[in-house]
Amino acid sequence: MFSREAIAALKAARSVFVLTGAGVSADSGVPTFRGTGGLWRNYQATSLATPKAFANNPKLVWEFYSYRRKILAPLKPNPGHFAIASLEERVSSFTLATQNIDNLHRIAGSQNIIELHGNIWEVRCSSSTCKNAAEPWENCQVPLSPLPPLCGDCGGHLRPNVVWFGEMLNPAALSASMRAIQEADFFIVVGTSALVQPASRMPLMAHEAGVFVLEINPEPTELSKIVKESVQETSGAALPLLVEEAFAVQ
Ligand code: BJW
Repeated sequence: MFSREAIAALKAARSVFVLTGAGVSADSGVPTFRGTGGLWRNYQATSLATPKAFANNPKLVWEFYSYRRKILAPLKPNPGHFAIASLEERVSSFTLATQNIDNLHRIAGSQNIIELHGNIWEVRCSSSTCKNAAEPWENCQVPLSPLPPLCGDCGGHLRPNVVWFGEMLNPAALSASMRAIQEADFFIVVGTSALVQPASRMPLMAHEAGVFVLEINPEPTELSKIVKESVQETSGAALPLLVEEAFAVQ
């Protein structure tokens, strides 16, 4: 499945960077966004995942994320998540940047995680002037009315701590990713259509800097013809094999 060159490069790597997208959680039963059965095929992204949508109809957007949490709650990490966690234990420097908001990498045991698009299991105040930090979603489950619940300090609507279209990513998350990419000598991009910026630029930056970029995705993407190696396979099947072949882990 993988070339000898890829396995040798991963074995020799001192610093590995992994970028994941919705496809990594697909094997756990989490719907992707753009593929068959994808969320954005059934819901209008612009009417749900933008600051404007929340300003226009905060209750609808809150309910959409409540529905998503209900889908996610019983789901478990899959072999792809576990292989990424296992890879982290085997290389001296490792960074995982995920576009996923589902927390499954953390549950699988990954440690050095950058959540580029936030975490659905956290909420924060939507007011730009409120100083309250994000807090666990469980803390605001009590009031069923009003929806969305209100911030205890400023009275603003609470919102999921995720990044919507047109919003800036957390600058600390972005700069930590950039630093890690500059250090990396092996880059794995897995389970993402690579259509959403700025995450989609990360593998290209690494490729342009001469880093070995390995893509894993059952479907071809914009990256497939550019990067050093593209393997058309699911992450749940390919990632455990990759770690096994590079580090002889069963
Ligand atoms: C498998 C598999 C298996 C299946 N194994 N693989 C015009 C107007 C406004 C903004 C823009 C604009 N033009 C550009 C922009 C910027 C915008 C953007 O990039 N838009 C593009 C769509 C054009 N980006 C932003 O707005 C970002 N902010 C930003 O850039 O700030 C600066 C700026 C601001 C304003 C204007 C311009 C610049 C923020 C992006 C935030 C994205 N948020 C979401 C929602 C999060 C919350 C939620 O979940 O509701 O994040 S959108 C959605 O897409 C989600 C994902 O993280 C993200 C990426 O999707 P991903 O992970 O790639 O999933 P899919 O479904 O696309 O692909 C799945 C892949 O898996 C497929 O390839 C399958 O083949 C594969 N697969 N099974 C492995 N078993």
